[in-house]
Amino acid sequence: WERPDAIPFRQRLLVVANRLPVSAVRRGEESWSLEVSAGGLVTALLGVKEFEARWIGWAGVNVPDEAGQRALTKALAEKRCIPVFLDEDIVHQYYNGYCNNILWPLFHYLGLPQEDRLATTRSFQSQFAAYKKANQMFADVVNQHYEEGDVVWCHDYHLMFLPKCLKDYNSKMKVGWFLHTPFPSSEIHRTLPSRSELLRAVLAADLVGFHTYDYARHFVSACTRILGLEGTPEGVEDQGRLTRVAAFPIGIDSDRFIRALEVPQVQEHIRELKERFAGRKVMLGVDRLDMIKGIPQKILAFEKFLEENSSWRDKVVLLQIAVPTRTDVPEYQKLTSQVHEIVGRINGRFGTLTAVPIHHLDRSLDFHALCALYAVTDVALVTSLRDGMNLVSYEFVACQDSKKGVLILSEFAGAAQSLGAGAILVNPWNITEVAASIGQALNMSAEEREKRHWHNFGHVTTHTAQEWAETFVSELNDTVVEAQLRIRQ
Ligand code: ADQ
Repeated sequence: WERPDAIPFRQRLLVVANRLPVSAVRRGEESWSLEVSAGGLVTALLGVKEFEARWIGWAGVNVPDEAGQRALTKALAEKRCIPVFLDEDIVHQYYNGYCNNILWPLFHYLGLPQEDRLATTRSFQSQFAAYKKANQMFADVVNQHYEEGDVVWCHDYHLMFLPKCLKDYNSKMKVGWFLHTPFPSSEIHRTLPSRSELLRAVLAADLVGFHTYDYARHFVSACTRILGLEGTPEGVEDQGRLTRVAAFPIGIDSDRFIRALEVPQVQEHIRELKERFAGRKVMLGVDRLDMIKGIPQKILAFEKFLEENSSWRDKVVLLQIAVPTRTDVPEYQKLTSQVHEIVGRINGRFGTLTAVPIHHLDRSLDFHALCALYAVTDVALVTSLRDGMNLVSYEFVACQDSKKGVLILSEFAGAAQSLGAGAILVNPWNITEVAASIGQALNMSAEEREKRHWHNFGHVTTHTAQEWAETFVSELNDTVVEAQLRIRQ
């Protein structure tokens, strides 16, 4: 017999991110179909059993009419999702403009293309105004649904202004903010015209989290150098109020990948792939087709390897799976053509009538197909020019139980700090070095591969997505309690 009051209390967690984890398609005036997209954040939070999570975000569609908004809100409620409705102009200025054209390249140390630079400089103020307005719209929705005791967890560079908007509503709200990208050196952040306002807005949160200790350190030094505040081992202090700043490296739901390898459909895929590439070593790249992922650099390094190692030419194949993103942006269209051009040239140069060295697919793969590919891979190549963490490297490691394949990993990905001892670390800009690492990986002894694999596998299976989410939220709860105690003293 269990008394009703013994039923465990589950704290409500309001997860606020730019996009909801569902895609909505309008079927009629008041009817919508929804498809849940199982990204890393969704699986991370599904695994957190102590909290009752609700999502707040943009549904990715423009819904100008009230009837449509009502119907979508109702449909989303069944998935524990709450929409923020943004009109086309705001999306253009806030999302395409300030978020993707300014913050994204800046945080990844990429300059804007020359022709865009002046245009962006001119439209900067209006885009920043739209950014603040959009963040305020998110805050309005959070505030409508907030209940005392809830934890509010804001995600990513789209919502840097949100902690301030929320605390303006209610200074007692427990607010955490986590950045999924790198936070750049303060020298880079200083170039942003809205540098101070953004930092102050983030500091309104109780807890600020990053993937690595380096990003946290960069953030603290931006606050000390730009705002003149005091950095402490716990975070940043402003007139007696502490904002706790710390590293919370994300992980994956490793069990989900390990279990998938037992699924008959995946085993069938694995058999087909092994047959298809029999007699050749398989190298793999899986990325969103984004400037930051260093895809051209990776392919050029592979070309150099083939150039210098003629005996490997018909014994190795590179499979590059690249999901197109932001396809309406000219820079991304240029990147796609550039990659196609390089792949075509190399296949023309080293291909034969029966085989080509590179298979490049511009598309997303379903979960099972992806797991099968990871499982048959001998060498995974991650050459990000900058990357907050990079979950592909974790997913590859989780699926390598039988192969014990080698991971070549960019030193500029956050994952280099956790998987560095097991991977071969490279500077992706140095294609001679990457080409040499491909040779090292392909020729590595079974003992060494095994040793490196176990190091990485141990990390990936212990530092999971669930552990990441639980640690962040419990740290946020503790931070708020400690702050209250400090005030009482
Ligand atoms: P992303 O830049 O999207 O994430 P990443 O961490 O590698 O980068 O995650 C990509 C996800 O998309 C992986 O789960 C991968 O399986 C999937 N994916 C990629 N290409 C795919 C394809 N062709 N088909 C199917 N699935 C594909 C941002 C930051 C990262 C940070 C994460 C999480 O840029 O640095 O690690 O958030 O915080």
